[in-house]
Amino acid sequence: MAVTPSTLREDQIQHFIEHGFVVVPDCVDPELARRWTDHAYTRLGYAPDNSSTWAEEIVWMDHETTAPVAELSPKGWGALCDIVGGADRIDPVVYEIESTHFTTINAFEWSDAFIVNFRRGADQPWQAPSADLPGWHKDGSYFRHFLDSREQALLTVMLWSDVAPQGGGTFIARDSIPVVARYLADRPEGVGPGEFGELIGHCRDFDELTGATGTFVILHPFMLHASSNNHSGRSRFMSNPPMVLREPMQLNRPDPADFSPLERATLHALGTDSLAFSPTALRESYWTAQSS
Ligand SMILES: O=C(O)CCC(=O)C(=O)O
Repeated sequence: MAVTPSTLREDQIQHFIEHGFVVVPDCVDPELARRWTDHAYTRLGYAPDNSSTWAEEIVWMDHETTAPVAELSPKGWGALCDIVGGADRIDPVVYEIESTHFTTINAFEWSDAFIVNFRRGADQPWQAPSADLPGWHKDGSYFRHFLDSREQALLTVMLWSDVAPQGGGTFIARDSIPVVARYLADRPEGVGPGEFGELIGHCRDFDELTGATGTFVILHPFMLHASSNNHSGRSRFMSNPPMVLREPMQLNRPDPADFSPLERATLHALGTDSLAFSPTALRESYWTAQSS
């Protein structure tokens, strides 16, 4: 049974099901965000108030400090649990991984593994999000992707700094979820991690993720997205901790009350109430289970 939502309102859950994302404000203490982001400058050897020391335009950092999501952000944790159908559906195993900026994945923790967009593309004219820009992708370089995959069950974006328009906020293709869902439904043999970018050619509805420090955006894992240019003169700090499920999504549950909002959103994208999906190839994951 998917648990009764604890944190999100019914209209927020419905928005996730229909549009594939939900924005949850005030999910981290701004003072803690300031401490962690200040320390990130120290870790990088950059001076916060001297942009000439910012050697890289955009940096993917590994974590130094971690904390249980439930303690750091009870609201963020509650919202995550609401979308996946309860904490019991989240995988407690910690995985070691080499192919991303994370060295470990732990769905129960958040960290200071920031992606810092200092001034990406600031020397070029502003370009609004469109299919003509490079870099569109689906997250999850560490597994073979199936329609029901559990390894990157949500794309999440946590804003650790205020992000204004044209300030480096992640670009999203709002209408990409049905495109990716259909692509995966038609390929039960699975799809390699790098094969989604060209699907952006089917998308027309683009946006950028902006908001105040502490804004947490929970997105369907099929949302194509890309880094953007930052013309604001202010560093953009975000993190994108993956959500990992214990089991693959189940898209044909006998009792519809058992569907999670995530499963419902996937079915909505395919225009159906239920789908019997079985992979026809091995579920390959390129990570190592460390502990639980
Ligand atoms: O920099 C961003 O806004 C997005 C980064 C991203 O999509 C990624 O690292 O997968």
